[in-house]
Amino acid sequence: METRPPDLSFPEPEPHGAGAPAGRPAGPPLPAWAWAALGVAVTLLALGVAQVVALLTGASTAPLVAVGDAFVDRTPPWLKDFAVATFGTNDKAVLLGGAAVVLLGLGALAGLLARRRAGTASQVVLGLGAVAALAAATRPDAGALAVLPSVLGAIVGSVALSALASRAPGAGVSEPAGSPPSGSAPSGSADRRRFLQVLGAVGAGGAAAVVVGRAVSARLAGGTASRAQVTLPRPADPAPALPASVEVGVDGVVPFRVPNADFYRIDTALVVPQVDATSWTLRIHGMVEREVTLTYDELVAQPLVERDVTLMCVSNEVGGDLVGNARWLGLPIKPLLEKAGATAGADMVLSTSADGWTCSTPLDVLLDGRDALLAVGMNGEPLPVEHGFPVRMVVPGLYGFVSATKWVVDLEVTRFADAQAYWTPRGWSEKAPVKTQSRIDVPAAGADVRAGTVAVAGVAWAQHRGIDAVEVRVDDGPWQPAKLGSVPSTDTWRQWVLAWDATPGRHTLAVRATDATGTPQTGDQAPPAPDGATGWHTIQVTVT
Ligand SMILES: Nc1nc2c(c(=O)[nH]1)N[C@H]1C(S)=C(S)[C@@H](COP(=O)(O)O)O[C@H]1N2
Ligand SMILES: [Mo]
Repeated sequence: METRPPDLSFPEPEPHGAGAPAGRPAGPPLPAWAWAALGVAVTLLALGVAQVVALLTGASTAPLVAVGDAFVDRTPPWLKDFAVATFGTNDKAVLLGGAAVVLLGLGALAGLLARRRAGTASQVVLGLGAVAALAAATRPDAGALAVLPSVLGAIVGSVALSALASRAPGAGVSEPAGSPPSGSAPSGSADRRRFLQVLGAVGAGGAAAVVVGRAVSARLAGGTASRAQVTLPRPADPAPALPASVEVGVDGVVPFRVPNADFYRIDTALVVPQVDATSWTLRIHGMVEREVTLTYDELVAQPLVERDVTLMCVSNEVGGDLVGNARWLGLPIKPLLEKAGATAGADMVLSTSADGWTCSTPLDVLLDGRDALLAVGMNGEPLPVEHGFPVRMVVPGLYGFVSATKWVVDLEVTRFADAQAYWTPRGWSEKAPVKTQSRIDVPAAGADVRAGTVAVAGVAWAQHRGIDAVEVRVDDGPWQPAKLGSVPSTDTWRQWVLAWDATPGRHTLAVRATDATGTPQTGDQAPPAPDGATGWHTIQVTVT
């Protein structure tokens, strides 16, 4: 017996005339699901064409990326917070995947519409392309050709939709209501099978073009290729060798220096900005005596310093892992700003990335002598592309969103009263020094442990103030001082460990740190927005 997909067809439309228009294929009409499949196939084709065109215009001009980026910029703070909390650093993949599902759904609807109104359906495809083109054209880093992928993709998609719709078996014919399904007619089912094969080929071709196009553009990407050519100079002022005692020696505690591949990544860019070091320049302007511009070669020709600095995201929940410590190599920002000469009244540096993201950093922080860097190296390698190649800012003591601009290309000396950074109108603070925080890494929350001596250990941080004490509380007992790992400066996190005499039962462990100004970490719970979460990291364990 021949198995066929379920026929979900709606009642047939009223005939427009007698019989099939001349030249229209005869045969049994396609069921609704096949029309939806036609829409999906055409959408994949459009996306494939767009992805190939984006090889010329840049990966961020591909329609889903452009729409996704525009969406990210319009995301309310609570939703961004939710996305980071729920999907962590996979939030981008989730967003792109979600956008693809929505678009393919719209494509399926356009296909269903094409069954009756092929002309209108083609216009819907063009309309979707226009929306994507608008999104691409209004990106801060959009070039003149940014609309091309969406426009050409939509044109090919709409032409393909009309062409396929007019060739669909049974298009334009209708059957008398109540007539038995005629798909079993031998010639009709062969026509349909052939048509569905064409749809499959169109859809698969489009999908393949998307996959191959993305892979090729990643390979050709300017930043990735350029990074492979870069060799970093040796630091004029190297970081001190780290004593073994920076590690408390407990398995499961985050390493003092986090390898690049494990380092958390947070930014608004759906595709990583690709910046070629050989064409990179930094412009320092605004309220300055004289503008300064700097090329990459000029930057790395100067004496570079190397420092261990802990970077931290304001979106980190208490106990979260959007924090990491690395060894950065870079050029101090202070002398550059002094060369430019800030004029009276300036109190902020607005830094801008190659993709148009902006960040406000207090001028006095950049000039107070801390190791604020234009970093080119991370843990002994050129900056990874996703961490800001070729140059990013690193400023000890401030959350990343007000200090750590990746792919930085522009520093404008200005005033908080005159300029706003990306996150400011989205409800985040314009200034945000890091709050003292501590985290229990072992035992893991909810773990089962053996009675006896148990190492409770983790990290604490209060960058640029430093950590003076960490204490652990078991249930309602007293706060017990933990042993601290050593640190090279006040700018890094600090490991800690407490030997706990664990007795059988369920226990609650809490941790708090005290910074080097003597201020203990508050137990008041606050969410990440607008300027960083507070509260004590508290976990439950079962001792047997
Ligand atoms: N260009 C650019 N730089 C950026 C951001 C961004 O969205 N775009 N995000 C900032 C935030 S919120 C943080 S926490 C740090 C994270 O740096 P990392 O991804 O290297 O860990 O980068 C900062 N620099
Ligand atoms: Mo962040």
